[in-house]
Amino acid sequence: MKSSLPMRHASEEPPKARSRPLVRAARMALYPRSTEATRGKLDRLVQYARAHKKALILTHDNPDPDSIAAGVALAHLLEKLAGVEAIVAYGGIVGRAENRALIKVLKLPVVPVARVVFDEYDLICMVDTQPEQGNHSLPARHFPDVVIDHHPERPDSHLAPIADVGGPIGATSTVVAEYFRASGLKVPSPVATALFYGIKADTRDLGRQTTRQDVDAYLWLFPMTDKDALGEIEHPKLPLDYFRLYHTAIERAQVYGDAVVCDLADIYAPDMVAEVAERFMSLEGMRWSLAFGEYEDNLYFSIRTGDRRMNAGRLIRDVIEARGGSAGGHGTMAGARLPVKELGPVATKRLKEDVVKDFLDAFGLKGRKGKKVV
Ligand SMILES: [Mn+2]
Repeated sequence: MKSSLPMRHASEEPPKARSRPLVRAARMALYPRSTEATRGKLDRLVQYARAHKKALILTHDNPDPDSIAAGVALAHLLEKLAGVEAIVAYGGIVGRAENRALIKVLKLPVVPVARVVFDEYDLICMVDTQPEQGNHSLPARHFPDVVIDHHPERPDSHLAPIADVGGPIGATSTVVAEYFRASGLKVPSPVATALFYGIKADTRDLGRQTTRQDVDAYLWLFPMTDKDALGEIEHPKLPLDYFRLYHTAIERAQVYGDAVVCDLADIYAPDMVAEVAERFMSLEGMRWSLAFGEYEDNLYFSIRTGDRRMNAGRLIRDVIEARGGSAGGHGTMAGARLPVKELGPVATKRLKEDVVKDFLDAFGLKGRKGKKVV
């Protein structure tokens, strides 16, 4: 196949052996990635995209930094390499202050999906999620042309003409950063900063679910990042609601053996459950952390485990999908959404109790009594 790409940048280092992951050595061997393989994937993406005019790139709902960064970076690649006009859209809201700062400080061009007329686009891409994942706002009558996601592969994803899914990589931003690196294009500073922060956030500073590729991409991007912008993103001003929510969280959290469970009741943004679950994981002696709360007729769940032998993604799917919700995630972190629009307050309360019971059973803590944190 004729290469559609410019020559690799002369100063770029030759490809290194990329076989030693930081964790999960056995699985890593199943997913060899090399610069040549990445160039091949990028070539196919660009060839395919060239036959199109307007691209819509969809993140997952209530997008996190990884999803936003991967979307914005992919838009840039499609515009520069394939001459396709591209926009990035998300369903839900951007709630966490860091994620809002990411968009604002770097002036990232992302729009709410409500402003999108799907039929105006002839190339639909999905990043950091997959069609079957259920946590995105692509109407059922559409199917994406391009799917790029580091979460475990779902069977339908390969119905997309271009799919780069699955694998142990810690962030979708790493995958797109590798495309950038293979393209030889200059990475604009806001895009480099976003990708860097996307990797940093998803891998929790390279300390979780991190592969050699994530470390390489992180180090490659770092010199190109805007350090002042990074500071503003990582340490944003927080709304009063944030402190109110933490007050509620500490008051309502219950410890069951080595699990902490926090029912936040009403939350001001869906992505706050992830933040609280993550925070309680820091509590001494905890192996599991579960946080959930209600936002606009849905219960949102977030789960973390410190035990690498566990699969939080599978566990949350077992508990939530059986009840008609959607769930996704991987080894140590996962999230889910369960609609409760039809339920009254009594039924919702019972549902929450049943779900907590199922989780405690799955954690091996059946029948444990909870103890309040304060
Ligand atoms: Mn991700």
